[in-house]
Amino acid sequence: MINDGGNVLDTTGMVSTVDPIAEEGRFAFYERARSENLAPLWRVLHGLVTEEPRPRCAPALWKYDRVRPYLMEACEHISPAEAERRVLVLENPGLPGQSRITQSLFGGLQVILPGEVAPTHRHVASALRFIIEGRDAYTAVAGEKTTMEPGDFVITPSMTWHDHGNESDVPMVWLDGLDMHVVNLFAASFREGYPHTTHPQTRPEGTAIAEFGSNLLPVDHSGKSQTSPIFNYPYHHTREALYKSSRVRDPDYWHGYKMRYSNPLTGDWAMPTISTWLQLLPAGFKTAAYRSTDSTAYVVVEGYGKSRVGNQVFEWQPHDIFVVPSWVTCVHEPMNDAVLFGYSDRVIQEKLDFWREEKGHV
Ligand code: GTQ
Ligand code: FE2
Repeated sequence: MINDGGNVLDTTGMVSTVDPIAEEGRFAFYERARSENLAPLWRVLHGLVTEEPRPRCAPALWKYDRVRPYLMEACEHISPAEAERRVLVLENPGLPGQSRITQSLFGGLQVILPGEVAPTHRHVASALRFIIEGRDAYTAVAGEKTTMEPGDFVITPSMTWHDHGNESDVPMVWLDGLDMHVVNLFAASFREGYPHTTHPQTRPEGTAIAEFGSNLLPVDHSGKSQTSPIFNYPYHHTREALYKSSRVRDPDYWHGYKMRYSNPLTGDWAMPTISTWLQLLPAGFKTAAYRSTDSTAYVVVEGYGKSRVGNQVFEWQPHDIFVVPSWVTCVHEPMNDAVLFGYSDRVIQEKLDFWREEKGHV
């Protein structure tokens, strides 16, 4: 307990109602209580139940032209066979050493060179891939391959076997977003390696998108899996949706043209633990101030511009990645037509009735 110029702060640095002088007479009691694994709530209460979000993750920006040389150097140091996954983790500077891009989610850049294979495994944690550079690499999920191109959004559902390979003649890099920190919050993680490098193909490429991605469903399909059965949302398709929409209506003041990836079985977000969307910010448009409780990681897909995140300004270009923490006000200002991909834990917060947003004046 410290006395900070008239404000009494508790051991978590929050304003406290507790009298610091009287506290001294209680320390012997606290010591005895501690031996029974008991502790006084009144010393920590306002740090546990804060007046508003106090994100530990910080606003952050990774410039891709600074990151890429490290990815290529990683390829000289280690193979995917040895690493299992050759990934450089995007470590939020407010959460060093924790493998977190935001407080709840993982972000990393995975690189796979021509001819390489990242071996088959499965785990409870779900993954998204957002393709940054390269072409004609594949990921196989539960026996079906999909070829990945820049801008594609690919899902690896919980506990599905998956491997990745690059059959092109150029390196491929994608962003991995995973929910393992959420899984680990509940101590619910399992993982398993497959006895062979690759998993047998049981369906031809394109099956999932044909059966579920054409506004059709197999007529008696009844299961409502919480993860979308479409596991690749190709960019040529999603980009067209944004641009065509932009020709028929005005942009939303706070979001521009922002569309969420959805699960066609439920209409909900595409993944049960990670919200994902694609956002077109037209040239000359500036978003109105906005904040929400889902700390968000953005990937710049197209365009140049800047975003004010709290009191920092991030200048960005294609492939850059930046983070807007919970309840920090953000304004995006593109220089030309820009497309951003975003992911956050909003879908979880909505289910739990935590999620809040605040739209600034327009
Ligand atoms: O590609 O399977 O960045 O399992 C972290 C964990 C990627 C993957 C990561 C994973 C993967
Ligand atoms: Fe994995």
